[in-house]
Amino acid sequence: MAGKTGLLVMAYGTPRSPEDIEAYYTHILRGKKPSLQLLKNLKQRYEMIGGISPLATITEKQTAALEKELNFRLNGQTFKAYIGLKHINPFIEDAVKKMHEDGIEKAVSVVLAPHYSLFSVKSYNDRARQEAEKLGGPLIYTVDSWYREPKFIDYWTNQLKETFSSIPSENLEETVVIFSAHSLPEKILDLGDPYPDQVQETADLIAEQAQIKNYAIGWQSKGKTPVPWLGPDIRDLTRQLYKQKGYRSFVYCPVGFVADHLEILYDIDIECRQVTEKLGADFYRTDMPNANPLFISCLADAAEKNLITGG
Ligand code: FEC
Repeated sequence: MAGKTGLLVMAYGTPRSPEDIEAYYTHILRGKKPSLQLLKNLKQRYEMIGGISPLATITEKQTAALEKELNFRLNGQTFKAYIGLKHINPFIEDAVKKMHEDGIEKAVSVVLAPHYSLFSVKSYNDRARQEAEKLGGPLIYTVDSWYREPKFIDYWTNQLKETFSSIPSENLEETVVIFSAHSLPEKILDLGDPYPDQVQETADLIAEQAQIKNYAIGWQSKGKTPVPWLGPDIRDLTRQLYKQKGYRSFVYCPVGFVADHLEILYDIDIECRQVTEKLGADFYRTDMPNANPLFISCLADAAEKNLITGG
């Protein structure tokens, strides 16, 4: 396979069957088994979204579409895609090893998460680089963040415009958009992690382009540990905006994620909807990027630029 360029697509990963949940959760907890209570709770959440998450299939579709797009765009270079997952097989290391075995000498990698954090993108990229160094190749050009890609902003702008077109005009003044991303331990603030600022910038860029006046940023899906996590949590924020600002329609726009998965289908579609129902407010959520062509084109832009500038 010499001569081909590797395309390493890294993503969070999800259990492919209920039997995989315990090992997956143990990996997320860095090898420590979850308590029976935590495990039961996670299994219940997967059951509530249909047994397993659609994430595995979506990651495959996104990867295939990105490989196709790059092969179409870059005449003279042939890309071969490899999926490397953070918490389940094929792990990031497995994918790098496969590239090495296939004789791939140069690769570009993209993490399917738009914002850089020491806790997320850095750890994906470090794992890929370390494995490649251990094996003596391939050379990997990593993309650190791509949240400012114009097509990423366009994607969410289009989604918001579409969602707003379904809101009765008399309700628009009392409508607010909640932009959200995964919460992380508050200690990232002391470490100078750019993550919260990047999420803020994403929200500002989208709001400006979509001409959204009323918006706020919330954090979701925080871990089940007692350390302080970035807040406000999106459910508390919803109640607060309802009571203090009088908003009556809530549009959830999870810009920190790129697919339909547990954090969207449960944490927003079930939990946030329950909060709005209890308040008597209206619930809306923008569609996720999944394998939308504009989104795939955004990822291809990021990968292409990175190959040109040399990572
Ligand atoms: O199966 C699915 O559909 C859900 C996949 C899934 C995605 C995802 C994205 C992110 N996480 C991030 C950080 C953390 C931190 C902890 C944590 C815990 C979990 C648990 C599950 C889980 N995460 Fe996840 N996350 C997904 C799934 N995540 C399941 C364990 C149960 C729970 O807490 O709900 C806390 C670990 C700890 O306690 O020490 C931190 C970040 C992202 C977005 C960036 C990325 O995709 O890498 C950050 C998808």
